[in-house]
Amino acid sequence: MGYEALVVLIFIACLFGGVYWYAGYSTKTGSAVDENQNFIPDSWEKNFGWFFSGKGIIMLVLGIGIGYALANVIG
Ligand SMILES: [Ca+2]
Repeated sequence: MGYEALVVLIFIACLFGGVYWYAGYSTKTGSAVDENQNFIPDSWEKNFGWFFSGKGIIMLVLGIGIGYALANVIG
């Protein structure tokens, strides 16, 4: 893993973070339907429920990957 891996991982982390943020934003402002009130648009939950239920693991893995890539780039 080198510099490219670090850039890609940070990009993915920002992208996912943006999607998680937008899910909360769109449901709180009422622009997306969220009948079960878990701050995830119900239309996304149908197909991407795993993406939200796995949020902790996904961000943890990305964090570890970024840490590992960063250590490789610096070291
Ligand atoms: Ca919902």
